[in-house]
Amino acid sequence: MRSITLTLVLTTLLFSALAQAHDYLLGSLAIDHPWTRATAPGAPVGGGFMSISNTGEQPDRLIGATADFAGEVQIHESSMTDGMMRMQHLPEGVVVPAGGRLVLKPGSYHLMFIGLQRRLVEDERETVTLMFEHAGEVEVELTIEGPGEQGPHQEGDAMEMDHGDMSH
Ligand SMILES: [Cu+2]
Repeated sequence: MRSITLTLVLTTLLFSALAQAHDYLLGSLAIDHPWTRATAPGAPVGGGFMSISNTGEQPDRLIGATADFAGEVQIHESSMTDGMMRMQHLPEGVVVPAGGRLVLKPGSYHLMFIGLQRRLVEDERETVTLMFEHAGEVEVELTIEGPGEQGPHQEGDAMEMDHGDMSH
């Protein structure tokens, strides 16, 4: 009896460890730990982050994404210029190099969720569909982390000028 119980416990632990690993495979692409940050009530935008590895011999390209909680999803790059954090819309997307990795993270490349349809609540999850030029589409779940970490968007940055009307 005792060994059967132990086996069940180990199986349960194994499954929960796999669930926490939270990654997705699409052809030669591996998408690891997609996440976003909790938003304040009424916040118009949010950012999406993840790591995308390409084990293939051909480069691919992240060309877009859709999410039912946002009116539009764009691919952006933040960078520090003259002490100011600025971000740029990349309509052509971003390359995932062959045998390499594309990292979306605060202060760098990110998904920009524009026109949030609902609040992003800590510890819940939201779904995003990523679109790649060659590998096609994959649906991933974003974990929603706390709002604490400093992100690419601060009040008064270029976002407000680029997207003055967030009501759509
Ligand atoms: Cu952005």
